[in-house]
Amino acid sequence: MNYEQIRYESADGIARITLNRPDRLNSFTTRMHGELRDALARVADDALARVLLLTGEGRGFCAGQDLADRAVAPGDAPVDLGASIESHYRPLVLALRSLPLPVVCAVNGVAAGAGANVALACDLVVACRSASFIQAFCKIGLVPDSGGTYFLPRAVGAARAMGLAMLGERLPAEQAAAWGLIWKCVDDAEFAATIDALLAELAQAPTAGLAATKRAMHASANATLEEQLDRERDLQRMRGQSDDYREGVAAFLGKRAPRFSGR
Ligand code: T3D
Repeated sequence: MNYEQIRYESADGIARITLNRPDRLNSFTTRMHGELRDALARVADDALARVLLLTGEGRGFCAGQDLADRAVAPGDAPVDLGASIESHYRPLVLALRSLPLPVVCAVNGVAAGAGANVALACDLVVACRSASFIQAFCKIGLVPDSGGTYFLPRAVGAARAMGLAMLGERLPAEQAAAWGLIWKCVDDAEFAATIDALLAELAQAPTAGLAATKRAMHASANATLEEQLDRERDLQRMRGQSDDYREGVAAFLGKRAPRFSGR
């Protein structure tokens, strides 16, 4: 597929997807969704990919749905936004969550509407200090989608989630990190180097072990302690038979750096 609204690269174990409509703050179009689906399928099929980066080009990360694509005005016939969620946003969030490798979201600027929640669907969210998160849906009469009503209360608690969703205020990256909504906020001057170092580290990590960790963490949201203990036992049983476990233990005992294969 020929990409016009994203960029996709994969090298040295690092796959990178960059949303690329900077003049529209990388807002989602039907075309962009199609390209994202295609690129995420390539990552899933790429046996050499050990980490995925999702970021945006220009001064914004993503301003959610391109509202120019909607072009609805009072009195116009209603549009079926449920169909858009079903065909585009739901599969996008589930694809990011189910990839068997860590997904880093580098939030390089404002993340609004579905843009904010797609970022929250990633595993490690790092934002530059000038970035912000806006649950913009309430400003146009919509509800938070793309997992917003799932991620927000779990990450920041019901009171803050409700405030963010009902007021649509800009949440600065620093506050988002302080509230535990994201992993880290870093100074703009250090942002690129921080992301590069994180990607380099994850590209050498025991990938299948991280994928199992991701599965267990996601499952915990709706599980009992007993179910999680069972899940941890089963995953640990599998990991105990892996190349990377053997390598990790041998490296520790040999007082050397491990060389993980990702398996
Ligand atoms: O429809 C469905 O399929 C259902 C699913 C919906 C999911 C959603 O995401 S709904 C929420 C949609 N998003 C928004 O409501 C956010 C709209 N944007 C904003 O509120 C602001 O742009 C921001 C707060 C994000 C950033 O503000 P600011 O002042 O930094 O930038 P700006 O000047 O507003 O935007 C720069 C340009 O991008 C501007 O175009 P111009 O004037 O330079 O020609 C602006 O119109 C354009 N832009 C920004 N966001 C969108 C957009 N164009 C289309 N759609 C956008 N979402």
